[in-house]
Amino acid sequence: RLVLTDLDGSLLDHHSYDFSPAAPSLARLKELRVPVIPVTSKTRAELLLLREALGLTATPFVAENGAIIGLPPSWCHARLDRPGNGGDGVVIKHMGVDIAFIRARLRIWRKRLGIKFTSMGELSIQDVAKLTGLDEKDAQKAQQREGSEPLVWQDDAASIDTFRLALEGDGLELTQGGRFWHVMGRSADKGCAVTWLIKRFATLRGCTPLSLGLGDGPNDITMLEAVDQAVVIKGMHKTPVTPHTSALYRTKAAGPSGWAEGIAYWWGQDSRQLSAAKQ
Ligand code: 2M8
Ligand code: MG
Repeated sequence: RLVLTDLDGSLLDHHSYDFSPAAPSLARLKELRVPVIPVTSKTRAELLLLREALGLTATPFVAENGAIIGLPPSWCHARLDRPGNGGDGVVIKHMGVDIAFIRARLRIWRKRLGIKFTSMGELSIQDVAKLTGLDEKDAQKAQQREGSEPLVWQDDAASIDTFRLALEGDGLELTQGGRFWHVMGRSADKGCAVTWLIKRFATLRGCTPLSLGLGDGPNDITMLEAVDQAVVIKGMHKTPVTPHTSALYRTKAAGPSGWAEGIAYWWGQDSRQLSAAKQ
């Protein structure tokens, strides 16, 4: 089995970034050796310490909305991966397009369409800290983008669709997180990354895992459509989060409490039930 999870607003509280209400549930999954894979908008730099704090250093991770995949040694393939390019034996896969290309196209479309937005690379560290509630050290890590750019949209809602069409012509995709809009390569969203990881699991282990995905935002929809069992965590999104899947549970609680509720809904409250969950 596999758990694939969004962080902000899902495993982590939207405001405080705390995960303690989900800690017992996380610990049980670890005991049962079920890999819990973060699938997040955060950068590789932000994930470095966070994965340690969450006890998730031995599992893969997906950063920047799907643009980056990190594989620990146990998930590497002898012939397909160049070992250790991410430090600690972690192999980094770049699934999308380079940040320099994204930023160049954003500047061009802003001028041509006459639209208003500010991209994360244009914000000061202090502004990022103020907008996100992160401290300045973490805000600086959030700015170290490799394959996706968050934007503060400062134009009317109707112009979003024109902007999306313009980006599509460049092979780019636009999605919405908790606070920002995010731009990344079209084959580099959360759903593509999750499908890729499930395939990798099957190649290495010789069987397809039962996959459970959890997320709270529009940027999680592609991931929730790529897993067997989906959980939409109660959030503050005005746009409804509606993945097309029949195996969907919506939590009553928000953030990490909703996370534990979602795991319990599909796989039972205690470890005995968890290990008996259908394979
Ligand atoms: C951004 O991502 C979240 C994801 O929902 C958002 O759009 O609100 C990213 O910049 C990420 O790197 C950062 O850690 C996060 C902080 O809230 O915001
Ligand atoms: Mg989220």
